Amino acid sequence: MDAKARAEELRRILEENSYKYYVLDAPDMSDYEYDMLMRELEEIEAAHPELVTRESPTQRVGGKAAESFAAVTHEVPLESLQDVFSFEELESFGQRVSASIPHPRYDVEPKIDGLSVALRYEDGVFVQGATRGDGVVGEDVTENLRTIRSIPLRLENAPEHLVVRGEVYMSKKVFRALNEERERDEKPLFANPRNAAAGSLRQLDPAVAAERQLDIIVFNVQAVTGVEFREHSESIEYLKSLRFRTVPHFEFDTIEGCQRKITEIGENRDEFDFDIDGAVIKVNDLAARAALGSTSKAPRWAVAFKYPPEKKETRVRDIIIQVGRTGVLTPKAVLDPVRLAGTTVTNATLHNEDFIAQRDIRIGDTVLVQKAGEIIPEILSVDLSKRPPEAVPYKFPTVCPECGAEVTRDEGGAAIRCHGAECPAQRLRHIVHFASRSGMDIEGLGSAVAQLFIDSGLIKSAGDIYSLDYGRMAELPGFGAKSAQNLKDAIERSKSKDLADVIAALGIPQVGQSAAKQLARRFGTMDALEAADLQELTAVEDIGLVTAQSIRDWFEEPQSKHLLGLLRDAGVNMTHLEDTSDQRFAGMTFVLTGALTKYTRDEASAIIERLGGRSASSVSKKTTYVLAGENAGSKLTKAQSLGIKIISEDDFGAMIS
Ligand code: 0OX
Repeated sequence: MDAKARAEELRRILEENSYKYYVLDAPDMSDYEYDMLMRELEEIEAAHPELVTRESPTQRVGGKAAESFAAVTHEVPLESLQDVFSFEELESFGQRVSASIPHPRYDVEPKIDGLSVALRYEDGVFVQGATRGDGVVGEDVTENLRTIRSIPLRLENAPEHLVVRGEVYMSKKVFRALNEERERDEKPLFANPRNAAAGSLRQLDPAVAAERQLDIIVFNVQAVTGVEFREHSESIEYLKSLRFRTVPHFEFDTIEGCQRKITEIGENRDEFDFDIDGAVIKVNDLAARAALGSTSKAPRWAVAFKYPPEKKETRVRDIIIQVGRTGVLTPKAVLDPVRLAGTTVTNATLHNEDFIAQRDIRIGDTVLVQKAGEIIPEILSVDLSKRPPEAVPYKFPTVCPECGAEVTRDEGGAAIRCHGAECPAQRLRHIVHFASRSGMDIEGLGSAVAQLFIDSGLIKSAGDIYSLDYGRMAELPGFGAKSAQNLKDAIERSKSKDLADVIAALGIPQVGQSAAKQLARRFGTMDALEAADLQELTAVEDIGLVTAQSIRDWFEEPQSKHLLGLLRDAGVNMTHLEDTSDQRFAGMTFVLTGALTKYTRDEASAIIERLGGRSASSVSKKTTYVLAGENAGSKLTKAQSLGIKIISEDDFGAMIS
């Protein structure tokens, strides 16, 4: 078989398998087999660049990072829905419909809580995708949508022109994993899957969007040539036959039937892998829809039924206090487990002392909890009739529950803070912060590992990280020689981080990554920063008097002096490197691809930028080098086809040494 025919055969097999995996959720090929076939296709395409097509499965994540998104005027507006909040309001809708349509039939669908998009296909090829925007004009997010594996890049037996509307969402599973990762990296968490999906779909770099593993469910044919439907449900079945992932839909000839389904969808909402924010009730007959028409805001033939936020009663088992990195004591209610909006709720935040006092929440109380789209449930009220006689008003601790040191309330604020120099809770969080990506970026030193090291006496504070006993570490449960070596490498690498990262890692109250950068730029060395007075500090952009005072206070603490001593002894870089005169990569553009083992991507990019180069996300004629790690995919193929020089991590190491 010639290369062209084999490439086409491979594409069909890979597409078929993606469809089974991502749309039907019933794969019949192992990941390994899939990867091998993908590699074969990549190799053919590398050897025959003229055979590469934009629809090839190798080309999903190929687009360049954009500066902004172009505006797209929708061919058919993406209408919004009128909300109804009760069965009574739904019945009024039914009566309005019945007034002009004899014997209407309805279609009920779960309302996926994501972002509406329109996908345009020409001759069966996915050519453009846009967000809903205001319904008339949206944003062109084609490159990000191409990374969604359940969106077919080409269709078989397709009409000449097709526009499909669907909802892009992040599955609950992907959302949980993403937030767990962000928690480990001490990044702000997404409040819910919808926010996470929105942030991901509007990423300017498609490579980042691809990592977010978004999904789509389609529910409407906006425009099509050469096909006629009588009913909406027929059009959904048509989309299904084109291999889209379609919305579950159920037909009824009465509003009562719809109500039963709406109740059932609400009760079983946890079984969907997506969040729902209601149910949609639509007139099924398309001619009837045309007769009903639309108001200026929404169609008259459909409504969205909004479920009331779920509230449930449960009991406060306990009130516990967590001590954060900066010493703030945060109270949390431990609850009798209760199912709420699809998850089991076992605790609720109590924010601070005032929140508890205002509501007089006591251990043993029966409380009403609500989860309205957000991850952390809230206590709405206390049922005083169920208060046990022995329940007493909650007394906020006057000493730190972790270290026994005295606590004080912030002047003018609600936060209560521990000032204990030896507080283990603060220490743990400080170590984790120090090692996080926004600090020294020591991969593998998250909260569980740090706790293990503290418990086994290996380290007491962040400064001890650089004198770890690797032999003892390799003997710890869950640690082998390999993970010990990986951590050792990561720790070694962190010694050459820029001064800005070191400052950010120190955990000086009020000093985050951006202030740290300004300080590093202005002072150049840790010694100069340490010697700076208030006036010099406040002269720096973004540094006000409160932050300046906090920096001064921090450097005066004996623990801070001790920590800096340990870091200096270990050989941690204490100078600002960014504006170095060594600009050996000036004018060069690097693209990183595949799994790098010696550097994280952020580190490699930082080194390139420090030496005057640029790091880009996609390969083009302007690329100077492609730094390829293991299992490099389509970017490598493209570089080969453009004749761009490909370098290994070792080559890179030699170039920067
Ligand atoms: C959803 C969803 C949204 C199409 C035109 C007016 C009603 N989020 O799941 N919208 C619609 O339908 C729109 N259906 C849905 N299932």
